Amino acid sequence: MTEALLKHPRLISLEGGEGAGKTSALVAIRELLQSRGHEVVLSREPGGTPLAERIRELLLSPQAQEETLAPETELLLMFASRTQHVREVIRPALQRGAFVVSDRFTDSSYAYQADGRGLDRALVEELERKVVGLKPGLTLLLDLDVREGRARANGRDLWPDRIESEQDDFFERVREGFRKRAAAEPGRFRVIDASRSPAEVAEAVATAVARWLDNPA
Ligand code: Z5A
Repeated sequence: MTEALLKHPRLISLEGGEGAGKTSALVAIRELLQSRGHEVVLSREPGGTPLAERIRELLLSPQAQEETLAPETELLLMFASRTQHVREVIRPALQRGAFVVSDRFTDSSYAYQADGRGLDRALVEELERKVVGLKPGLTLLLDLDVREGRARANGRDLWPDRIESEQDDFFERVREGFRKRAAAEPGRFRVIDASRSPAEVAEAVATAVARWLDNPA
């Protein structure tokens, strides 16, 4: 088991609420990094490996409502998925010199499971240190009004997943949690106003990544 938390300069994460536009942002980051000659691995959480994708299904399937998933179970499944993702995908890619861009990482567990569900932050910190051992060098927070994000996602999803079915006050706590984390770690986070058009958001993200590459914190 690892104990130290290494901030890795080639691990980039995207965070934010639903409908924030992470999909286009990921593509913009990949294009920028590839234009500079880097190998890029795009991934996501929960998920990112075959086993972790199965854990994702357990976590997000509305069927899980047949038996209420305890908040602690939700947290542990997020970390089970992350552990596989880190061991099978992220560490090998970083070791061969690639950039990894992950659609969500451990900041989501702080925001959703600690701030949203009310679980003890110290438990998240311990899992992060002991089983993950890595944090991103750069995290882009796509910040968006909760109702606007939900309206965007509703336009796409016929059936909301288990977590998307939560009430607005849950997502307000999640948003506030992300914003507090960004304020506490300004060297790692860049907050992007995600209320603009997809093209504008993607451009803002690419600009933030380019600046960071030219002048890492
Ligand atoms: N979760 C957790 O609780 N704890 C953890 O540790 C982790 C995750 C890792 C799954 O994540 C859930 O897991 C998530 C957090 C939780 N639950 N929620 N809610 P996910 O990333 O797969 O789910 P998501 O955040 O809900 O994804 P999303 O809604 O797909 O968000 P997005 O990727 O940012 O959005 P998008 O796919 O780019 O766009 C969504 C729609 O909005 C689509 O129709 C677009 O055309 C539209 N869109 C996007 N951008 C715009 C703009 N700028 N204007 C207008 N319309 C737009």
